[in-house]
Amino acid sequence: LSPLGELAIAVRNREFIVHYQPIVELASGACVGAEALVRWRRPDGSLVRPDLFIPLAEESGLIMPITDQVIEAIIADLAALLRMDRNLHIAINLCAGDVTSGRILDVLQDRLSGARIEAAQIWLEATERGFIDIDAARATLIQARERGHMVVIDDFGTGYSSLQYLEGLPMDALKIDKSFIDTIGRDSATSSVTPHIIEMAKTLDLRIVAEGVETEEQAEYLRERDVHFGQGWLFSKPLPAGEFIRYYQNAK
Ligand code: G
Ligand code: G
Ligand code: MN
Ligand code: NA
Repeated sequence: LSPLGELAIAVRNREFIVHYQPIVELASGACVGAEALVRWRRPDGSLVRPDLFIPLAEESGLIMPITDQVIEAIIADLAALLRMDRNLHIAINLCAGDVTSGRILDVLQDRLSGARIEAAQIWLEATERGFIDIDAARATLIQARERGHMVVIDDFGTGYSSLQYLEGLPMDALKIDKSFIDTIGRDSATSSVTPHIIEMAKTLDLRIVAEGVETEEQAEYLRERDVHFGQGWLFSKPLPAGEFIRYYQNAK
């Protein structure tokens, strides 16, 4: 069986589950949400990381039913918690196809209203990498914000995210790529870029999420510069749903 054939069977058998990586408000240390990270759970129980199947899923179109399964998993795992705490949010990764087609917004509206979850509780992370049709992407992101979602530009600072490119995009937050956070406290060519990335986000009046925070020194640096949110191993690795719920309840 080809890799694509295997992936198609996995979609049919609903083998996709979600782990949740906590997102922390840096000033208070409170957990305010989590990023949903898909995993393929094979019948033998092993977990396949997304970087090994998302590219094939995207080019074949199987990403659409996978994204639907991610949304359904979030609801099955966390609807009760999300109804109990309206300040809790979950961030979902969208690929270029999701963003250009816009179909995902109707899926979300349908599933969220059925589960009595507010659109504001779901943040949408989009990478500028591979927005093929920028006008269609812009239209989807505008509509997403109208419906109450927060729009986050993921992997900020890498690839094509020039200021000119970002200027026309509707967005609420930037997620600074781990490669920039890694340089904090190190003497490297990119470490001088990191403060400018932060300043740029502030100039655009956007919220900032720092990704890949691993040390207290990095967290302190980000706090000093009023970066709002942090995510990374310093706080927690991605967790299975039950463990995330426990983490969240203990962190409160
Ligand atoms: O922790 P981790 O290995 O889960 O994440 C690897 C990559 O996979 C990240 O770049 C992340 O953006 C991507 N990813 C994780 N979950 C999803 C998902 O549900 N949909 C899409 N399109 N990408 C995802
Ligand atoms: O969507 P995105 O590409 O941003 O996905 C985040 C990826 O980064 C996931 O693979 C996640 O497991 C990983 N990650 C999150 N926090 C850390 C961290 O502190 N250190 C490292 N090395 N990886 C992290
Ligand atoms: Mn992401
Ligand atoms: Na990222």
